[in-house]
Formats: sequence, C-alpha cells, structure tokens
Amino acid sequence: MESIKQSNQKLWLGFDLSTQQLKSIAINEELIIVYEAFVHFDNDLPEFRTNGGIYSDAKAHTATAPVLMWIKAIDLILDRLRLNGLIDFGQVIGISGCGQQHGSVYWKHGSERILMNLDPTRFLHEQLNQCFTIKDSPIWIDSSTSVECKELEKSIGSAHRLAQLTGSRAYERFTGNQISKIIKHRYDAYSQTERISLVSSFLASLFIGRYAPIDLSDGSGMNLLDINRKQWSLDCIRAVSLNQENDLMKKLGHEVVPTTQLIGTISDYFVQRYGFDPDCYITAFTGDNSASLAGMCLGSNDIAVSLGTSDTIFFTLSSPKPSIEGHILCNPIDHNLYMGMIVSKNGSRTRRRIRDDCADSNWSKFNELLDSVPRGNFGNIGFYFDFQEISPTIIGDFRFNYYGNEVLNFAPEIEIRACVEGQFLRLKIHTENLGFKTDKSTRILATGGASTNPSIIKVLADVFNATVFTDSMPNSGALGSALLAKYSQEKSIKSFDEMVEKLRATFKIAAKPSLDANDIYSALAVKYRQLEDRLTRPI
Ligand code: ADP
Ligand code: XUL
Repeated sequence: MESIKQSNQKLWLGFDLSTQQLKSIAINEELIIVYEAFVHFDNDLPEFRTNGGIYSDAKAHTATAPVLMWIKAIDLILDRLRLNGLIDFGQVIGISGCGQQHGSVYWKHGSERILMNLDPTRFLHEQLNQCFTIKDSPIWIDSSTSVECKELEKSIGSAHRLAQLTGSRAYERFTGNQISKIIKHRYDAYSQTERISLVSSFLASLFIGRYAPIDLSDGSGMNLLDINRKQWSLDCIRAVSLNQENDLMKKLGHEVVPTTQLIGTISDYFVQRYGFDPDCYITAFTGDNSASLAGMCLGSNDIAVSLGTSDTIFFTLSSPKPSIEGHILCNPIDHNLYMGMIVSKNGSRTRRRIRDDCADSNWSKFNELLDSVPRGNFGNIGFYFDFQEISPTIIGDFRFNYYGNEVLNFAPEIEIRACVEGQFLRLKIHTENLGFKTDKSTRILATGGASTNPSIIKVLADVFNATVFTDSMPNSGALGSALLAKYSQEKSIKSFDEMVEKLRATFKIAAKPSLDANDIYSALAVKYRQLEDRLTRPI
C-alpha cells in the first residue's frame, strides 16, 4: 500500500461491510491501493457488545447484528479516512461496495425522506436511529427458518425446482425465508416497513441518500430471484409473502439492477460533510463473495477460497447446473455468466475457538502444533460445527479415530489438524459434488483473514492437491468493489479481464501440494464422506 498523498490523482473507493468489520480501500488509476481503513465492530464499537460482530442464540438458531452499529461504523471509517488526512475525498471519482450476503434491513415508513435531508453537521447514526422497524438485522449465520424453507419448497414444487428457478434450494439464511418468518412472527414491524434492503443495498442507500436497488448478484441469495430471467420470481414472492405479493414487491423495490449499473451520484450529506465531489458516482453495491470474485481476478479454471468468518469457495460458470447442494448466482461482472458457490458457516471463528482451546489463543503455537502432525492426521477425522452447518446440517463436535470409532477427545495437535483438514475436506467434497473437477491447471486463489497463515494454506494445497496463490492484500471484497466502481465507468476498456490483467500477475505462490498429498487425501475423503453420511443419517 502506498500512503503518499498525490495531487490530481483519481481515486475509486470500495467498502466491505462484513461480519466482523467494515473495511474500505481506495485505488488509483493504476489499480494501486493507496489507502485502507478498518472499523472492527467488537473493538471499535464496544457499546454494542457484539461477539464477532453479531448477537447469536445457539438454542434458537438466530443470529443478528444491530443496524445502528453498521451506521456508526460508516461515521467512524469516514472520519478515520478524513482525520488521517491522507485522502482527499474530492479526488474520488466513483464508489462501490459490498456486504455480507443475505442479511436484511427494514426501513420504517418515512425513512427515505430522512435519508434525502440529512444534516451534514451531525453524525448519520444520530439522524437515522429511529429509521428501522427491526433494530437487529437477521444475518447470514441465522438458521432459524427451517419451517419457512420447507413451505417455500413445497409451494414451488420441490427443492430441485426452487434451485432451478433461483439457483439454490431453500436455505435458512436466504433473505426470502427470513422475510417470511418476519411476516409470520413480527407482522407489526413488517407492516410499518417501507423498504427492505440487503446489507449491500442498505449501505448503498446511505451513499446515494435514497433507497438503492438490489443488484442481480446479491439478489441471487434471496430465493426470490429468477436467475434465468433476471427478475423477481412472482411465484416465490407470492409464496413468502402469504399472497401479499404486491406489497412485498414494493418493499423490495421493483427493479433489480445489473451489478455494474450506476445508481446515482453521492448524497449532498457527504459532499458537505467530507468534501466529496458532487459528481462522484455510485455503482450498485453487491454481496461480499460477488465482489471478491472481481477482487481476485478469477480465471475460468481457478477456484477462489475465501477464509473469512465463513469459509467460502466460488468459481465462474458459463452453463450453470443448479443443484440442491451449493448455490448459483448471477455473475457480477459479465451478465451472460454465472458463479458457483459453496459456503461453510464454521470457518475462521471455529478455527479460532480451537486455537483458544488448544494453543493458548496464539496462531504461532497453533501452527507449530498443526505442523507437528503428518498429513492425514494418523487417520483421525474431526467435525467441528459451532453453528449449525449449511451442509451437512449438523451442530457440535464429533471426533473419529483411525478405525472410525467416535472418541471424546483428541490431543491438542490432533484436534488442530483434524479441525483444519476436516474443514477443507468438506469444501473439496462439496465442490466435487457440484461438478467442479480440479485438474493440473487449477489454481486456488486464497483470500480472507486465514489466507495469511502459511500452515493453514499448506493444508489447503494438500487437501485439494493444487497450488495455492495469495494476494498481498487479503481484502478482496473491498478491492473488488473499488475495481467494479472503476470498471462500470471505464469506456475505453474492452473487458474486466483486460483491466485487471496486471493485478492477476501480483498473486504469489503461497503453497504447493506435497507429492503424497493426492494419495493421502483421496483416501481420507472417502472416509470423511462415510462419516458425514453416518452423522446425517436419521437415527
Ligand atoms: P470477515 O471478512 O468475514 O469479517 P476476515 O476475512 O477479515 O473476515 O477474516 C477474519 C478472521 O481471520 C478472524 O476470524 C480471524 O480469526 C482470522 N485470522 C486472522 N489472522 C489469522 C491467522 N494468522 N491465522 C488464522 N486465522 C486468522
Ligand atoms: C454466502 C454467505 C457468507 C456471507 C459472509 O452465502 O452466507 O459467505 O456472505 O459474509
């Protein structure tokens, strides 16, 4: 990162409102990152008392985050960018952003008027604190809507038909099912709602000073969008709204826009308060994984592995085959393409819990112990699910020895390796189930907090038997958003690929698979599948 202030430079800003923090980066015309800032929710906004940015109730399977915390984070990050004096907001040509997928924000009637008339001398959070009918937004970790999922699948015909239509079978965290639960259990709040935003379109709304449309790529994570016709599916909207489809359609905003669409210029609030140019344009905001697809400059044979709060795998697809496992989303860059995605809820947070339990809360010690056990972990396999996993739908810890017998404990070093190997074996198996085959040319591009950890990355290379590349800048969501902001207005560039060609070369080899990796992990994958089947089999 270069932090030298230059006069006359053009900048593009990207934001990422993720689970644990808000991140922002600025790139210049050469796509060099010239500034970045973070607001970590637990540490920087302790008054909200979140744990990892969320409130969760394991018994009720709910997970939420306070909307006002997200708004305070915007106030804070812009002040940090301004007070540091390194960035001249007047140089910003365009802005885009992304957010954790699936989460929903419920704006009270009259809020758009408030958004349009914000007083630049006051903080956003002071002026917007009465704007939400639901103060704690349901987020992607929530898995409390199993009943609504069954109802939606039944109403559309089957899980498979819903997947054909929307790209995914019904998932608890998908916004349509969350909205359905709110209609049933909090109808008062729902009826006072003027607009429902995704986390991404909520953030965009703050920047344009009115309600922002949902984009096609993040919209694909709602079980409400017809991904073939690229418009809302009336059948799904009717099903989740209990036949009040016109009302819900209005609340969602009728229009769903391509991800690279310009949705307006920056609100006067930011012009007056921070000195943005009134012509600074805003490109539609999207989901964090869609923005990461752009930020990682993914080639057609590549797989991106994001090791953030969730572990997520995604790749570009030209002929999608929606199935009841994994997800198909509209592609954020090229609207003729799609993207495939597999998500595991128990990613970094679970590794951190195992680190705290087994390695004195220290990543170096965690790595030392991980490296001290040979590949394959002597045949021991572990499943660690702090949150109910998406697939398989299991919660809790399960440990099996070489003979496949369940045991209560592992030694710390075995526990650590079992956790990391198990997480990556699950991703590998589920990626294969979606029809993706890794071959010799496959590159794994790793990003997210844990991608900076060499021992974890080595296990990733071994389990997938492919070379892992990382970027020196692991915030691919915010970077992708800044790139999409630039691309959306770039008239002289033929393709996104052409624009980011230089960046692609900056990815560095982080780990190569060992010669024996294929043999070891092919055998272990067979065992893992059998144990997973055993755990999910009804008793
Ligand atoms: P998100 O975008 O989902 O908020 P990040 O991509 O920023 O998440 O990653 C944050 C996670 O990365 C944290 O849960 C943290 O435990 C993990 N992390 C940070 N440093 C390391 C490390 N050296 N080794 C493994 N995991 C790490
Ligand atoms: C994707 C998903 C997560 C969140 C994390 O389906 O649920 O990856 O987007 O921010």
